[in-house]
Amino acid sequence: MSPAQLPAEIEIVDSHTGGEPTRVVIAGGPDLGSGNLLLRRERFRREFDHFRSAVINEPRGSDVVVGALLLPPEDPRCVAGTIFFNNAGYLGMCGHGTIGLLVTLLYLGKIQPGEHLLETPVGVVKTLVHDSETVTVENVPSYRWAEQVAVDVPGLGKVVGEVAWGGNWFFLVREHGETIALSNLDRLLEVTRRIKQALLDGGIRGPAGEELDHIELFGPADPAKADSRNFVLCPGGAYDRSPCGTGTSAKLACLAAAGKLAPGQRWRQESVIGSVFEASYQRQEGEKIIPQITGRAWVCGAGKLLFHSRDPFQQGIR
Ligand code: PYC
Repeated sequence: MSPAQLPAEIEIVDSHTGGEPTRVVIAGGPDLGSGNLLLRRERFRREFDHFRSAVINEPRGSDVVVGALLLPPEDPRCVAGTIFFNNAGYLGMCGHGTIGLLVTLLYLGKIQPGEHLLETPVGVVKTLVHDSETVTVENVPSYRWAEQVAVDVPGLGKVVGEVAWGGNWFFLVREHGETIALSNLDRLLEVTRRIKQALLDGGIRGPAGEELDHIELFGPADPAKADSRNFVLCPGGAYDRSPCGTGTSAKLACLAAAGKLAPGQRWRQESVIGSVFEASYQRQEGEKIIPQITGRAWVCGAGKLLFHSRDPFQQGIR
């Protein structure tokens, strides 16, 4: 495939992790060369963004799908490399996507249950595949960057949150007065989109100027089922149906920094649709932690995407 062209067809496997879809491209993806995944991600962005759009956007995909391009790893210890992408662009890490990808590799017979390393643009993650649906991800080092960050949100007033890295950047809010429930979905989307915009307008960013492109609200859960329930707004405006692996990592980093969760102590994070990740962490250096996230994924589709050259929406609806 040369830049700006699409192949006639590609092979994909679809799965969902706690309700959140992952589409793994297993054959027919762009040739990004070899080497460092950050550089390969830049090449993907620069030369093959139409491929991202064709795979993720309607009519073949939807706003909620996260893609994973399967690639040869640079680090020979890794079973694979991958670049995660969505309707807005490219992710650093993706927790639910990693669980979906490992379950997909098992489904394809490429791996057996056990430990496997996966290379991502933000580092190597260790995974433990328990069985055909359950995977533990040892995520990249995560940390809270700032606490008590106040932002003036039009229509909402002052909102206070924490800024944390869990493989992506998050603004985490505990006090918001909203009910974290599917019946309140429209309002949750409205509130989190407003917060995201207010952070941008106020110039509130990560330490190197990164956009805080994931907004996470927390509320109470049924204690028999989980310790907390969340709602996560993803960069492209969709909400995460899963409890969000990188969002749960960011939450653990905040709990650890506040002395509210001890290393090794269990944290069960429930999503707005009721799926649960079980998590814990180990300390790294300083305030950095290594989160462990366990979730379940199911392969729910396998086949080809076809890109007809006369199709006016061959590259997806942008
Ligand atoms: O599970 O880390 C995650 C994730 C990020 C965006 C959607 N899911």
